[in-house]
Amino acid sequence: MLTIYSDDHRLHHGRCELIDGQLMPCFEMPSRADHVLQRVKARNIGPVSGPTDFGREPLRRVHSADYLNFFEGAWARWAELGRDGDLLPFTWPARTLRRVKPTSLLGELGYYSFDAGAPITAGTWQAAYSAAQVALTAQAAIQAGAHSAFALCRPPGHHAASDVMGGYCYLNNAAIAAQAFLDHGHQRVAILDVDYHHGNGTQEIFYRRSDVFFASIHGDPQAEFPFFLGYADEQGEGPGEGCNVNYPLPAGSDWATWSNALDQACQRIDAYAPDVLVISLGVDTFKDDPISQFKLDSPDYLAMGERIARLGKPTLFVMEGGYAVEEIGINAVNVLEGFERAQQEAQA
Ligand code: Q9C
Ligand code: ZN
Repeated sequence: MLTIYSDDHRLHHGRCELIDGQLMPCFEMPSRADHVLQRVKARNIGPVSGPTDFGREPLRRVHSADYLNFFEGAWARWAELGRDGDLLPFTWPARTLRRVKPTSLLGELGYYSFDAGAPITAGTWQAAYSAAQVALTAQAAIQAGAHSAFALCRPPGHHAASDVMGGYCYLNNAAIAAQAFLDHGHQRVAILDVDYHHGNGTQEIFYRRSDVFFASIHGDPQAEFPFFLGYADEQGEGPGEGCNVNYPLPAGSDWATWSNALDQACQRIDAYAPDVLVISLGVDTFKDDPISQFKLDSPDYLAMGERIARLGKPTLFVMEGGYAVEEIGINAVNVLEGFERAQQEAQA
């Protein structure tokens, strides 16, 4: 399987995040991508290439122009104010406030975010831009005939909505790639989000559309980030009615519980009959993940890849979360190896 990767991810390294009332070093750190790349090479799963630059237009298909312009220019405005620490929001237009867009940098940042989990540093735009190009390049490989590809994106993307950042995410790499499939002649795309957290951004982007089916298996939002989306009764709206399905699971869920949800998600995807499949590949479902509560073990990721392969669709894997840094490479690449093994057996 081809892997697309860019060193530009290193340009994004946030300093700290607020977790359980404590300021902690960011869990979403550059070494995550290093471990995955290392494992891709150690297991020799296929070639690794850099991204092609497809420009801003494919980003615009998913994100609003005002959001992209704000994000791209935010650091320069922060630096102009004489600041050099991370740019972080701290006030949001919650229920009792107005959804106006203030003119000041911190006001605007509140408008364009939903939490303080997406710090903007000097290199964040470039890193996120390149991650989106990584996803688009892997998408193009499948468009050109590859059965599968792995977009080793960092920063991740699935919490980013059309004009809102948060949850370590800025540009929705998986959504951008899914939209690119449609823009290159595909009719129906399914996105399966296996990250521990609900893919609220991806859901929002496609919620009223029937050309993208979105399925997500995740920690129950009653108890888990992002709290305010990801419930089982969210099934899509208008033309998208029936094209969204959520499987919220309780803390402590192991492979038996999780794989049952996966089977159900796969049945729904099968019934939708997509041309292609995009996997939002988070491995923060791992038992030792420091911020998550599921109990998957490393061999389970091989089985996950096998089950996904049985859908029999061209499949783009897009890296999302996973914070047990030492094991993230093993677990992510296990999904890819399980997929390839089942795929080769099906062909033989
Ligand atoms: N106490 C992704 O996995 N904070 N984002 C959680 C837990 C935000 C995760 C705090 C988690 C965001 C891509
Ligand atoms: Zn996650």
